[in-house]
Amino acid sequence: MTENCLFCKIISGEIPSYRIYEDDAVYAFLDIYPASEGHTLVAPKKHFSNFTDMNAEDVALLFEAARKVTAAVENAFSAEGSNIGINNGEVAGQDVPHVHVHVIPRRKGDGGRG
Ligand code: DGP
Repeated sequence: MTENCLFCKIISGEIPSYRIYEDDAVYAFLDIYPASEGHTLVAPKKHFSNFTDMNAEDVALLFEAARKVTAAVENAFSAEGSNIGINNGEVAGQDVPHVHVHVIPRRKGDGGRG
């Protein structure tokens, strides 16, 4: 746990969140400002500020969890697809410096990008 990291505090339970999925390496929870219903953030439990700081093993654990979360969220929130991505670095729109994958469920005609 890294001091003063918002997502480390969410992962440890110090700050409440709506948990979607958890395993030894990953914690997934609903985004507080959802881009669509079911918008979920999938974060490694280990603190990495930046995606490019991660090693191959941790990336594999993160993205396998993101795959499972995407399937579960699409099913639970009646979505037909999802946008899955990472904002890497402040200039790219990363507000929280603890790596997280956005899973944004999509439905036909929802007005989102793409
Ligand atoms: P990014 O801009 O890629 O770093 O995404 C950060 C996301 O985190 C943003 O979509 C809003 C979400 N977020 C910020 N603070 C909180 C919080 O306290 N709880 C939850 N659940 N999500 C948060």
